[in-house]
Amino acid sequence: MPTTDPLDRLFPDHVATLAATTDQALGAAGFDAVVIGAGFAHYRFLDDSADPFTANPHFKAWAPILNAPGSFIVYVPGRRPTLCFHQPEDYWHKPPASPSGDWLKSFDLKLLRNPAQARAHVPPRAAYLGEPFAGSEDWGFAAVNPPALLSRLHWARGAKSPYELACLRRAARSGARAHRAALTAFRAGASEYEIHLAYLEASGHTEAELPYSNIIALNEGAAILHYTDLGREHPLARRSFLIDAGAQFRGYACDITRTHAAAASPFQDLVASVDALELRLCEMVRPGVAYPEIHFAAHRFVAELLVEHALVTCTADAAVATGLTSVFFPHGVGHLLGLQVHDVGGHQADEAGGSAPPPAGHPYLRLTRRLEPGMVVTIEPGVYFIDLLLDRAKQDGRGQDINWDTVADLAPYGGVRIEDDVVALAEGPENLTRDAFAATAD
Ligand SMILES: [Mn+2]
Repeated sequence: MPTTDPLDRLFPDHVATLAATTDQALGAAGFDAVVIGAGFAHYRFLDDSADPFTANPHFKAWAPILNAPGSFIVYVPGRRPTLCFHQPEDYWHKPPASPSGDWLKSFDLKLLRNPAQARAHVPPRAAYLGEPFAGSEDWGFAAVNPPALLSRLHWARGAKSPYELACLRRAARSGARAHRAALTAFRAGASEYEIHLAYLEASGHTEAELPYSNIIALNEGAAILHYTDLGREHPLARRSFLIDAGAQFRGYACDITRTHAAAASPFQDLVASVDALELRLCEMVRPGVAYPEIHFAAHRFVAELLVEHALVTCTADAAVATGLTSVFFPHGVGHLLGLQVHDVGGHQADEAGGSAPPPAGHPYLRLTRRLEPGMVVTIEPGVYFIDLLLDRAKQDGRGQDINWDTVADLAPYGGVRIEDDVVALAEGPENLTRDAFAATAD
């Protein structure tokens, strides 16, 4: 449970911003109030143990409470929000501690012994945002998760308040510290699983507190984009190490990927080139830039890299034109980041919710919006040796421009991804990840 912290000084302004956004959204959507549920515990099929609880991100946006299922925020424009905090009488489990800290001064606090007690606080003509629950039809909600309200709140969550940026900086530092510990473990010969344990310890997180499952891959495993096996074995040959792992602070995530070579090698040169390429892309994170432009730039830069490293025999222009770059770089260049690792609203055309789908040929691009001041995005180009995609390229003719000897030399290393979290600011990009690594250097 968070306690008093210097960044709580930023919290009243955060709540004021959120209230103003919510006032506008409620007005546009035709509601007089909103009730936001934290969510509920979920029990496994035929079992009496629950899955780890994940709070509704709209609830987390208001209050830094991650562990109190059955709680609600009630907000009526012009009034202080009410935090209905569920603290059951329970001798089997430890009930969540009563909230404390300066941030709490922004709320009226009501303690609930059971979630149904929140019903007495539901205002007239209120929309409910959150996980649907049995019996809610008797609570008098005007609507449950109305899209007109949700889309406006999702849109607004793209740009972060100063409080949110401060939380994201803290998360980045935890992540950077843990990435250092993971690299030390790799250098010492640890297995993927042991690297994972070193990461957890250094981050101070339990596995359930991680914002997403750690991707920790040795050698060929780095070619699997979402590899989460955590192998227990110690491979005799240790060529490469890719780690995509995050951390969180008050519910705000970092999302960091690094790739390391075990020794000087052409693969290490490739890692250095992807790192340099990634920094060029990070420089593009500025208000007014359409995010797909950064994705297209990534393909141009990857094409140049493929030529430079003799992975293709055609020109860089040809590698882009034929889609050859997508064989080696088959995912989007990044996404919005915040209360969710893949934050919502990336494909919205506007605040009313119209759709802005990814461009043709780039189905995995998760963000198509124009960057605004305070937006936080990841920049995560990669170059991989993925059998499935290489085989397809062989079959569809793109393979004729691939230098298969170089591919064979590098495939045992899996692939490279470098990922930073970057804030779009008028004065220039703020690279949360690089700053965090610099601040946590020994
Ligand atoms: Mn990411």
